[in-house]
Amino acid sequence: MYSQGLIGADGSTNETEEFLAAFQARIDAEEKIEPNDPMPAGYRRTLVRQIGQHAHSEIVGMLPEGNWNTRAPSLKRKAALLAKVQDEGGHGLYLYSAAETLGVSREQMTEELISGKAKYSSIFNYPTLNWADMGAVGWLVDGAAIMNQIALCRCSYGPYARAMIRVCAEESFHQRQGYEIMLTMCNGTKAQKDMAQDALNRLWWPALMMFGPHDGDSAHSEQSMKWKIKRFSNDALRNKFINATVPQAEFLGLTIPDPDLNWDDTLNNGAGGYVHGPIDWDEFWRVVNGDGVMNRERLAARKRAHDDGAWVREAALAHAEKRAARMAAE
Ligand code: FAQ
Repeated sequence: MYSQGLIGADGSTNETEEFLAAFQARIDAEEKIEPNDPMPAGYRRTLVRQIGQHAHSEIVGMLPEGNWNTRAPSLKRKAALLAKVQDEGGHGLYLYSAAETLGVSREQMTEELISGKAKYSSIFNYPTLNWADMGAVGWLVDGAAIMNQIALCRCSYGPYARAMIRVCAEESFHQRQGYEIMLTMCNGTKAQKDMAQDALNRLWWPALMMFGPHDGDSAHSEQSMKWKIKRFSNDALRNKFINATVPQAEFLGLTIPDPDLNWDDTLNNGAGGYVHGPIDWDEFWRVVNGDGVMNRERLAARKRAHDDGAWVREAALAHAEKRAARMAAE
């Protein structure tokens, strides 16, 4: 059994029906899959892809808010924003570590990010233009991330699920600090409230796009749900997010920029739910494929940071080699 789940040089696998059925039975029994367990090559590949993209999103996701650290309006705001941005960096590191348990190296993943080969969340290719955007990012982007990640705490792959528990606790603080910025601005001057509305207008649709394409167009959802990597479909999570967020906007006195948004009593077994207007999928795919407003700048910033850090990696390697040589000589 342990020799299965391997991929040959030609991309073929040696997985038998019995192996796949035994693996699915473990998943159906809600057992956690751990790094040294046998697993189908497709399961491993899906996790490396998703966890890698997720890690890159956290790292690139530091940029839109990091941009405002030097311009926060008070010491208290600066301390909270700085802590939040550092948390996102930490999430990236947990996630790279979780992906490494599947046999891919962090260097390899970083290389794929800065060469433009690996994807990261579309949301981080939008600019953050004013201070209200710091509120809207925390409220909407972290809010959407939590909605997605709470479900990932029950992902079938142990290291990913465990990393998500701590990440979700931290994202919840981020969401609250963002909402509190929105609340302060909405209770401020008319100009401040207008800034808050403007931030919501620009970030609402990109936040809905974070959940990925509609279920019928989602290439990976069906298999990922069968393997219990994903517990809910893209549309199900997007709808949950809308249902939770619309009352929060109402409390702020802000208007969701969707004239077609409608309450439907018949949804969710009679509990009701919102139906949203059409999402601009052309814009989504353009951004995912590298042609959003900020794609080039985000990748250039990551590459610059990687190049600037080369001397640290070289020094750490030289130190490790010297230490190993000394220990070998003793
Ligand atoms: N952006 O078949 P599906 C955060 C790609 S963390 C870019 O539906 P899947 C924290 C998808 O990868 C935010 N690409 O794919 C924070 C696939 O491409 P591929 C990130 C997207 O994987 C807050 C193709 O489209 N969170 O925000 C997007 O089943 C504030 C087909 O799509 C995660 O990564 C998109 N929005 O479902 C940080 C959570 N949507 O690989 C800083 C984990 C789809 O075939 C500041 N990931 N694509 O070339 C997931 O749950 C899933 O991967 C989905 C996509 C739901 C994102």
